[in-house]
This record gives sequence, structure tokens and C-alpha cells, in this order.
Amino acid sequence: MTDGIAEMKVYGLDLSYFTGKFEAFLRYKEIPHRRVELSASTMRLVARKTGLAQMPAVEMPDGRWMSDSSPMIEWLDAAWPGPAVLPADPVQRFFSQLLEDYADEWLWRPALHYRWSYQPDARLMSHRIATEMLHDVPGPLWLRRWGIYRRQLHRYIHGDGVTAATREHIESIYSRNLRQLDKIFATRPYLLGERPTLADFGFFASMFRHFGLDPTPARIMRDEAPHVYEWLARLWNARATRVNGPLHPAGSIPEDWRPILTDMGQCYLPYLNANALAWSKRHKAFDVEIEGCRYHLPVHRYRVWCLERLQALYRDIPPEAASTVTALLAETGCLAPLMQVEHPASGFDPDRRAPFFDPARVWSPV
Ligand SMILES: N[C@@H](CCC(=O)N[C@@H](CS)C(=O)NCC(=O)O)C(=O)O
Repeated sequence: MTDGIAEMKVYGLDLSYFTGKFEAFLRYKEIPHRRVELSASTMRLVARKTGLAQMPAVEMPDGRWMSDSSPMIEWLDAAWPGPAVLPADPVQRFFSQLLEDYADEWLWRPALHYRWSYQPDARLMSHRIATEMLHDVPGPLWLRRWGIYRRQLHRYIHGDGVTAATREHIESIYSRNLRQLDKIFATRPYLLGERPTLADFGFFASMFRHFGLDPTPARIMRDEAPHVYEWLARLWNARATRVNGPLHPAGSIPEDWRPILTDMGQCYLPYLNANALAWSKRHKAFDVEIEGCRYHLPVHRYRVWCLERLQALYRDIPPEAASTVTALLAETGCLAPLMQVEHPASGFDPDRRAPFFDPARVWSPV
């Protein structure tokens, strides 16, 4: 099994949220790989081979391609020897997957907001993307910079609910996560104990390649959450052969995970529900109120799948762990919003091939 994995090519960028998450996992597991810097033309190759124009993507030595960091990590974690990042204990496994999904998806908007709404950050990153990724696109540098800046503003700021009315709430998502994580990393090196697990890699995505890198949020992190700043370097440098200590006692999760779960029940899960309901009505956009803040947001089909997957993970919990998980979900206000939408049907990965998608059938027809 490991022979087929060795020396895979990882297509991504040094400034990409999900590439950073995936690289940290590969480094920790000590899985040999070669990073290929994406260009405009290799992005087209990735889209042809996986059906998804996104990074990271993996080309295996046997010619197969993979995409989507969560299923890639799950597959590689099981296939590669050494300590698994997915906890073996079913209670911890479920909550780790929940936190990974929350961190992946709910911190995306604040991360993109800080990168593209603040001028010093936008100037730096538009320069980097124009020179690093778009080096094979014809035209002067200023035009490539302007083009990428306009695109990101259109997609991720004006097109993703970032307005004068929502800005403060979006920034509060970053600051409260920083506060919660800083408290945790003041007491132990990783979220679940003495070695990294899936939830660490989930939070690493936004924290490493956006919040810890872009000038405006990085300054906030250094000033307000130095333990988080320290954890970034610790995780980046962690290797399974050296960092392999014990986890929190099986059958339970750390008490200090609860505030994160409570936030999830108040913000992220209601958002996922509103998104899934809008999708079921074939709407392109929807309005939702989160903690008194009114958002107008585009429907995100992949996040319908996130809800579908989280519900399936909950249903698959083995009986001996189910009552503990259910009680914890209920106490943190997550149970009702997790199960509120019956049958979210995203149509993503209809043949259940993730992370080895058939490019022609990543999505079932609407
Ligand atoms: N669910 C995917 C998301 C991947 C993703 O959205 N990657 C971003 C960069 S971090 C991307 O490729 N965006 C393409 C774009 O902005 O057009 C994963 O976990 O890998």
C-alpha cells in the first residue's frame, strides 16, 4: 500500500488555506511527497483530472488523482502506518470530524475577508498570486494583480456576504476562535493532548496560511494569542516518529472544546441548515440571521454535502458511544441544528469515490 503512495505530487500554493492544512498532515505523517507550485495551466490540468478546480490536488505515482483535503487525509491516514490523526475512540473521532468541518468552512469567510478587505494584505497577496501562480498568464504584472484582486473581491467579499453590516460579526468569529484556542494551547501542545489529531489540521488551514501569514490578522494573533502563534510552528514541525504522546482519556472530549461546540451550534450549524434549505428549493442565494447579524449569502453546494456527511457520521456512531455523543451535542446546542434538515441531498460524489473522484461525476446532475 505504502509503495503506491510514495512520492506523490501535491499541487498547491504556499499561500493556500487547504494546501497548508494538507501539507502539515503529510509532514506530520512523514509521507514522502513533492510539492508542485500551481500555475494557471496546471490548475486547468487539475480541473480536468479531478473535476474540481481547487487545491490541493494529488497525482499518485500510479496515475490516479485525488482532491478535497478531508477525504484525502482520511484515506491516507488509514493507508499510511504510524499514529493515526483520526482518533480511534468513537466519541473523540466524531467530535474531531465535527471540529475539522467547522474550522474548514466557518473560518473561511473571515480568512478571505482579512486577506482581501484590508489594503496591505490585498496588495501583498495580489502581488504574490500574480507572480507565483499567474506567471504563465500573459500581460503586465499590474494587470494580473488587478485581475486577481477584482476576482477575489467579487467572489469572496461582495459575493460572500461581507458588508459594512456584517464585517464586525465576521471579525468576531476570528477573535473568539483565537481566544478559545489560545486558552487550550496555554495548557497543552495540541487540541486533544500530546500529539496532533484531525482537529489540529482543521484549524491549521486558516490559522497558518491566512491568519498567521497576512499582515492584519497576523498582528492580532501575535498580540492577542501568542500560544496559537507558537502552536503553528509546533504543528508545522511535528513528526509522528518524534511527537507521539498520549491523548485525552478515551470516551470523552476536553472541557475546553465546549465553547467551540457552542459557537458551532449558534452560528455554523444554523448557517449550514439555511444553506441546505435554500439548495433544496433550488435558490441561488439566501438570507440568514446569525447572532442577530443578517447575512445575504450565496448557496454553497459543497456545504450541503458537509451537512449530509456530518449527519451520516452521527448516524454511524457505534451504539456504545452514541449516548455520550448525543448528550454532548445536546448540551452544547448542536444536536437540534445538526439534524434539523432531513435528507440534505447535495449530489456531491454520488458514486462515493472521494477522494478519487471521477471528473465527469463529481456532482450528480441537478
Ligand atoms: N474542500 C476543499 C476546498 C479546497 C479549496 O477551496 N481550495 C482553495 C484554495 S485554499 C481553492 O482552490 N480555491 C480556488 C479558487 O479560489 O478559485 C478541500 O478541503 O481541499
